[in-house]
Amino acid sequence: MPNPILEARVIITCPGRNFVTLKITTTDGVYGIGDATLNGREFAVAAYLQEHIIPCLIGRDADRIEDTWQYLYRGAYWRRGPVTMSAIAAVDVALWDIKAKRANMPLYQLLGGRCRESVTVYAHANGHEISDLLESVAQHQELGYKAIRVQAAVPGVADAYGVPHGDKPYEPADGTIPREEVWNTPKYLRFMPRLMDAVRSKFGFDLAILHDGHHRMTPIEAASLAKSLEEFQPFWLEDLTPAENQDAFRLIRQHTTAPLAIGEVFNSIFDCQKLISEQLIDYIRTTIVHAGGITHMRRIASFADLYGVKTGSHGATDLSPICMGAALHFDLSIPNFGIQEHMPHTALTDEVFPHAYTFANGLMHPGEAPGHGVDIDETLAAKHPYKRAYLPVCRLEDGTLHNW
Ligand code: KDG
Ligand code: MG
Repeated sequence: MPNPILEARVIITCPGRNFVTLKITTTDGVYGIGDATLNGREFAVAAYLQEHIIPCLIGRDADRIEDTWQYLYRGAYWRRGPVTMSAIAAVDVALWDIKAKRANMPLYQLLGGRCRESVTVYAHANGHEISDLLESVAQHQELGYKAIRVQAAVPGVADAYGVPHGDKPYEPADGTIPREEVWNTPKYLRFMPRLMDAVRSKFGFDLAILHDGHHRMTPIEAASLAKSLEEFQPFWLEDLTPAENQDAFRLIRQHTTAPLAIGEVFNSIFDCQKLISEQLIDYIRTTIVHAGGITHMRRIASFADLYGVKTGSHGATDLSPICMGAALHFDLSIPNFGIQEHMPHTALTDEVFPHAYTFANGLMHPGEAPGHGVDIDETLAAKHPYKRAYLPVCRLEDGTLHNW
């Protein structure tokens, strides 16, 4: 029996930061929701959905998830890109939500059932000084995290990535026009071994330590950083250099055995085809919302599994709780799961998006609610309208525009 789509709507809300949600309802009254948030470019995806996708969805059979994915991807003629793939992801996740609700199953069961008991997540620790960072690591350990990302301000550098401004929790999208940050790579390269040494000296080698370079190095600088940190046995080094040129990673790989992770800005399997098939990385960090939804993420994970590459999905707070819920079902159900990023949302965001997923002891579980287990309180969402916010841009000390 077909299950026609009756209605689809875009909901934009800002409970502290902006989120875009697609809600699809079928003629039998079941609805599903998908995250469509693209930080700093929210209305591009909203318009793509509203003007170009929703008119084609009405009357389509909600059960035909793969066919709808192909229809939106191949059918547009114009392929890939973060806007297109986030819009497709929102449809895809909403349709998986509907299918699992109709089957009266948590989504991970429809995806083949669980491959593990729960999902290991990593937290963010940061500090203005190494001493604050060590305190932050200790606090996260007390919360039960077994894997922690470490970032700290670099002496003599105005703006390191991942360090909060003042006492507020870290949230980079805070300017009504992009804030400009100033960066110095040589100082960072000299500082990082000191930071890693301090963390290992205090916490030993059992704690998994991660670090994000946020695309700021050239390939040879990245190779030099990875080589200098190898003795501290990082769990992974993330986004050391941009990967529009996937071959850049070959150079890094030639110099180090430190595990490498990348992928949060990727939106297609073709962005990581060479990185995976030539075993130039160890973790692929694509996200449900930016890489075409559950359907495309399963394709990327299956491909990665052939080459011993594990997943490590992006999970920053600019991905809505819907993305987090969907990611946890995906993480539980695939064989080559590596780790999941976890940045807790604010209490208000959690109120707008009530969810079945839980955290305890460094582990998360998507819960047993039918569907992906995340909902949206539309009345509350409407009380928090969109506020324009941009990610920062980054410049070198001489004014050259750099990668943020
Ligand atoms: O919107 C950009 C953030 O999602 C990104 O800066 C976070 O690098 C990030 C991470 O690893 O969480
Ligand atoms: Mg990152």
